[in-house]
Amino acid sequence: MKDFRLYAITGENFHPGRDLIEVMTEAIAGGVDWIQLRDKTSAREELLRKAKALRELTRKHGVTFIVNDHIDIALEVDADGVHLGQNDVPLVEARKRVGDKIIGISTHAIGEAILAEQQGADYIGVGPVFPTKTKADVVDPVTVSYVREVAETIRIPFVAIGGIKLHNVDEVIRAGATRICAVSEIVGSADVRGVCQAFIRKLEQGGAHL
Ligand code: 3NM
Repeated sequence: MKDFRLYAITGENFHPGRDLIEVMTEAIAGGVDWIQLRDKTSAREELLRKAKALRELTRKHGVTFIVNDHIDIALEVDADGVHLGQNDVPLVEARKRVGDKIIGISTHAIGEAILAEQQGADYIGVGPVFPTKTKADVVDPVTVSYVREVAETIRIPFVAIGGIKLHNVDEVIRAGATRICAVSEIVGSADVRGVCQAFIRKLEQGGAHL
């Protein structure tokens, strides 16, 4: 697994007039090193079309490509891995299906983080750090204290997520995060490349080097 600092999730609320591939091309130019297709509304055929297009783009640029929820689509397009929530397919089951592909698990409490590590997750999501409108069924913010707890307890890579913006990311980095994930701050921006570059600068200032 290639390590990362900045992980972009596709979201659906792009800046007016922008499309998925245009936005993600700019994000890669700005320094994003992992991309996740997360789309809760498209029908399977549309999802597959997006997954194929993102697989082509990410492969061209050496960017890791993860598919949220849909193990079958991840396998069909040969994505690098899948990301699963607490209520999706159990990790042990997912491992049987994806073999040595990357499996990421969303966690919202230290018990979930420890269990994911024990069961062989390759990385975990840690959030939502701050309030977010992007995830509908999200739990209350876990705050930076959960980021700190994970940084002190968990050995597999973790990525902080949820309401992370340029104006609050320093706080997350100070709590011990060396990888961050943002949706609305990246895809909703008129300057996707500039936002990504600014996130990378802040991560580097915090000591996150690959
Ligand atoms: N997962 P934004 S929070 C997709 O806590 C997702 O597991 C979360 O979007 C979690 O950067 C979240 O726009 C939404 O707040 C992140």
